[in-house]
Amino acid sequence: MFYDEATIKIASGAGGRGCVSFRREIYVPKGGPDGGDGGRGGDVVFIADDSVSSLYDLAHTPLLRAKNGGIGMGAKCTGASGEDLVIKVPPGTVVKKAGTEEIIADLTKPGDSIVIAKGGKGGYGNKHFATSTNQTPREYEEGRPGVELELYLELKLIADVGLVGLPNAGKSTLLSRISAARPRIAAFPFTTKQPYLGIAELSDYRRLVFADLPGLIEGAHMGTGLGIEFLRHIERTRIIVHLIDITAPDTGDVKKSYETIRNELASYSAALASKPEIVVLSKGDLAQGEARSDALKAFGRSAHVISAATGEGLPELLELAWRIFHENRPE
Ligand SMILES: Nc1nc2c(ncn2[C@@H]2O[C@H](COP(=O)(O)OP(=O)(O)OP(=O)(O)O)[C@@H](O)[C@H]2O)c(=O)[nH]1
Ligand SMILES: [Mg+2]
Repeated sequence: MFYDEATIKIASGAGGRGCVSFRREIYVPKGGPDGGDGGRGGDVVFIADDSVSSLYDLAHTPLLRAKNGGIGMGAKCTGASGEDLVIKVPPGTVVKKAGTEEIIADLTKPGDSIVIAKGGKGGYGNKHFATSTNQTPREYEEGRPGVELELYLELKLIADVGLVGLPNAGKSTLLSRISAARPRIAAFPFTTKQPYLGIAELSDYRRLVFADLPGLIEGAHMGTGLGIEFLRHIERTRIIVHLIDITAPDTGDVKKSYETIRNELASYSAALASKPEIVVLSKGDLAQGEARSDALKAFGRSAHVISAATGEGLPELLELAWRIFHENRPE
């Protein structure tokens, strides 16, 4: 199951208690204090890892705790450090304090990591408390408590290009033609229920990461169909490829299909609606000759025609995406 949200509680480990002990050795009549310090509590660390693709597991683990530090021991021995708890999250995970908009971390690249909660320090053993007037201190410290936090995790996938369109427009078919991704494809709406990433390889080792999203329909921003929730996954893409079925079976008209999706994108966010967009008429094999020129005329502006069935227009689409992607480098 794919989850792109999770609310979890985490807790770092408490420090261990310091020790009260005195040196006892043969021929050393009055040994001084030698109680060691408690060990530190384990940290809670988040790391972005490619082997994780969803927040599903975390969403089902309500509390995650790092280990406490060990208590101090005699002979000035420090207690064992509590083991850190390392939590793997998918690249693209944004960590917020639950109930706030405060972003604690944004782990975009595999290997990005952050200590979310530091373990508590161990308490001092009695060896620290000897003074000139008190050579046999019985004082010690408790370890410091760990930190407890409630976190809201949100996954916003990292891709270069986002595929949007009505259901059945052919988004998943296109992704499967240009990459090794194998999303489900079928002749009914809402076949795709979660986002998919696929890497398109161009010549000379150039690559673009495409995100295929569930289809949008009119009213998606009000929750109709699968809603617009999934659009969070193209918030970070630099460009959008907007697919319209050239036969426009649902709306009767490619222009209407186009506007339906544009309205939904704008309802989600102005930033998303202002991303550079490549308009693609898909299933070109179903509209040759006159049918095609009629569709283009009805649309009234330029569009790139492809067919995932025959391969028509695909290399050109990738080159176009590459060019627009690079022309729109962030500052
Ligand atoms: N003739 C033809 N059919 C196509 C082409 N591309 C996709 N189709 C068909 O259109 C239907 C829908 O394709 P999908 O790729 O599942 O469409 P989608 O946009 O991912 O749909 P959702 O996931 O429901 O949003 C399938 O039956 C495909 O076989 C094409 O280039 N030519
Ligand atoms: Mg699909």
